[in-house]
Amino acid sequence: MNQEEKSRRRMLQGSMLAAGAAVGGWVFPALAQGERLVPFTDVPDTFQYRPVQPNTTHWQDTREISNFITPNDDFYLVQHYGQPEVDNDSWHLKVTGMVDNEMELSLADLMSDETIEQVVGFECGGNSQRLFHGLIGNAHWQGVPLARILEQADIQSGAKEVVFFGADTSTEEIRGREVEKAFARSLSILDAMRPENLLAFAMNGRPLPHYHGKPLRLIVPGWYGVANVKWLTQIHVQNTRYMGRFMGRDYVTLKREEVGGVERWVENSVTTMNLKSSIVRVTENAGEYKVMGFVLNDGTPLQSVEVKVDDGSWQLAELDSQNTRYSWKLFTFNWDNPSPGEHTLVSRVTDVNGNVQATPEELPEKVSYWEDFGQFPRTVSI
Ligand SMILES: Nc1nc2c(c(=O)[nH]1)N[C@H]1C(S)=C(S)[C@@H](COP(=O)(O)O)O[C@H]1N2
Ligand SMILES: [Mo]
Repeated sequence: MNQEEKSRRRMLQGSMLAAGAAVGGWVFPALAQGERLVPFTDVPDTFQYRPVQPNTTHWQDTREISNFITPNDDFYLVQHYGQPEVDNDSWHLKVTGMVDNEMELSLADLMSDETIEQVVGFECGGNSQRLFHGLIGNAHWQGVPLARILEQADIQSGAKEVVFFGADTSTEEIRGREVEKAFARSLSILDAMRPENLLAFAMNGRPLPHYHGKPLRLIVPGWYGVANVKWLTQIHVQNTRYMGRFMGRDYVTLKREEVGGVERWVENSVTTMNLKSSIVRVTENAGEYKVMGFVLNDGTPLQSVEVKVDDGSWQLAELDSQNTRYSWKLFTFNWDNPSPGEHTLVSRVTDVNGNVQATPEELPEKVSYWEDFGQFPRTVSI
């Protein structure tokens, strides 16, 4: 093992301890002593979460979310072209296109420089009530700032976009022709240069797991999961818009909007996360009822989260002290003396700019299922 390898191992071990201490261990008991899950009556008996398996989608059973950090094996999985095998030792990241210094970096090159760490939570742009929002997770990421790599490459004037290519490819039929395409997403230069963007090689203190995009993935805090390209192999700077499937055709929301006073159907690529909250868990302990949920958004600080029981008034929930700007934001609400029987619970979040999570009926008419962020009523039986 050379010096670089050694210092890298030390660093990983160090951050593993730090992250482990912060979250209090890796395996979480689903319930505290004496605590019981109050059953939701809106979850069908047939509902199952899908465990981690090769080349499959995995979603969490959100009723089990009892801790701030999602363990690596619980964190949801989505990959459209399967999970490619990547050899960390021969792997390289290419930086190409409209830059003065094209680069080819090994993992050791990337890890030898100063790293940053951040808790970032995100969900798939296709997450919804159907899966009780299980395509979600919140983890501690470690890596190098994307902006530093782009500065080293030195972007030329006239460049417009940075494209991120994964190692995973598939055959796509486009206009009757079969072509081999890699998973890719792009960011404008302005979005790419945000100081919080991360090229992550560690997740919760462990080397980035295979399924989550080893050895390196992009993390764009505040954006839907689709932006966080896994198995990253190439960063390309260009002066045109990247129009691949996951920018131009898929993960495209179609909704009714006013465009300068004219009503139109408008498409947008799925980018920053909409302001959203949902209740995921209700517990009872010695007659005390606790309602728990999460908030995701683009990182705008929150004003409040409120919970409404049946036709009652909105009541303030308490935000978890561990919440950070780009983490998911957990909240709890102490539900005093619920009466026996069926109840409807719903949450809504408000940010400091006064944006309030609306009901689905209040939101603009939408055709595609992407970006589902209206209020989500849940029903429980006491
Ligand atoms: N290379 C690659 N990166 C990818 C994808 C993919 O199919 N290939 N899927 C994206 C989508 S749609 C989501 S929601 C997130 C999921 O990240 P996770 O599986 O680590 O939770 O990865 C994104 N990054
Ligand atoms: Mo996704």
